[in-house]
Amino acid sequence: MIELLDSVELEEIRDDFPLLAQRVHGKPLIYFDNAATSQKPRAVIEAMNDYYHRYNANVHRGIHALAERATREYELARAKVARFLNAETPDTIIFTRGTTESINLVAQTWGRANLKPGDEILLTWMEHHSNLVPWYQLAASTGALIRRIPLLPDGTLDLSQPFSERTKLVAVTHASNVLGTINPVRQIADAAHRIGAVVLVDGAQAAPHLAVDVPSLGCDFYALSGHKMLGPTGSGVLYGKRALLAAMPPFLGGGEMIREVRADGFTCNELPYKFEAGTPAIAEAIGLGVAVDYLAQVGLQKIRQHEQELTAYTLARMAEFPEIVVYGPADASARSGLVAFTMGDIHPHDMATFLDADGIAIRAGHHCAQPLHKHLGLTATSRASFYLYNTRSEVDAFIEALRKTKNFFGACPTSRQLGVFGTTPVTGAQP
Ligand code: 7TS
Repeated sequence: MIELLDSVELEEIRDDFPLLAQRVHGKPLIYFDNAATSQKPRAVIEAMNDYYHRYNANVHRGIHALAERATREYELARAKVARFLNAETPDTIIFTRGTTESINLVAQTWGRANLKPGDEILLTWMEHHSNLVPWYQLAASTGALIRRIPLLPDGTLDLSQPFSERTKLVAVTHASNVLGTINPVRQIADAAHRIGAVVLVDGAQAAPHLAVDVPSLGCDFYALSGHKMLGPTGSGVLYGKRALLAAMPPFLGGGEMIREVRADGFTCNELPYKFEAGTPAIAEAIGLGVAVDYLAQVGLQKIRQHEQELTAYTLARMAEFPEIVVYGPADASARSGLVAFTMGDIHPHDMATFLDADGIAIRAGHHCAQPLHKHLGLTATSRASFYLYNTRSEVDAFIEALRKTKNFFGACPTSRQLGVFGTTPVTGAQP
């Protein structure tokens, strides 16, 4: 049965987010920049406040009541995240500062230990810089090569070509932050495992919006950012299969990640502490634990359904404009809750500035996916990205603001005549 958020639930959810109730430039705020970062419910803000008001102490070291409570809450947050992802055990959950740090951790530890000259790292054209640059750095230091899975005109991956025998690692986003494409991670993981490659999934744009079950996805590593899923900035997670994490060398060196330090060396602590050097972001981890509780309580199926409805509605309303090109799959069920677009030759920065004047927050630019934009023959797009607290009437206001912007600029189709709605104009560039 499809479950939808009803209007009462939606109102209650909105009431949980104090920031949403404000006016910007005299207009009610419409926050459509959730792919950059989400807003935080009161429960998350209060949990962090409570930590600093009542039990601020370091974790895993003090033998006093505050330290014990801080440690308990920190580890409880880890257990909540493990349950949220259906991970094997809490010790397969490493707290990081976010997706970027999680991916760098794998590149610098598993990558350096396992890749040699001529090995291939398989990426896609739709990766965020966070899932590109760490691999470029690793390739430069190990002699490994970068390859990419080609992109089909509809914004999905072309998985028809067999993976190369030399592929040792596949690093792919679960959901694209520009095209919205939800990638078939299970299929990719199965194909990768058949040739003995390891699979890292960038879950920054998926974990906030889809029910993620890491055993069913079949991936080896899964990276996410707490701040995109109602949690605080500076909170993030790397999930890894236990055997892989156990065999990996540590990332950063310092306190907490060691079992013993001698005059001539050290031995590593057990999982997950081996990868959590120094004092961690304690309040942030606790906040993330409350954020995943919040998401689980509303229900990821309902959130997904709500965002899919908003996306389908937005796509349908955008089709009223012949000048608009939407990038990525035409069908809302194949994409996450975001829509990147261009309107004729109006520059996305002008678009974002005009929408901001109406209190509407979107993002414009390359969204840290420059190779993708180049591949599409673009330098920038505008992007509206939704979350559980957004509404259809906000989409209506957004569409009216698009109309105003168009009327001001008198937008006309671009010289490339890309006015085909729902089609990704993959031009020229080859993988
Ligand atoms: N991967 C993807 C797919 C992302 O969308 C982002 C952030 C990251 C990784 C990096 O996450 P971080 O929390 O470590 O910074 N994406 C965006 C965006 O689309 N707009 O602002 C940030």
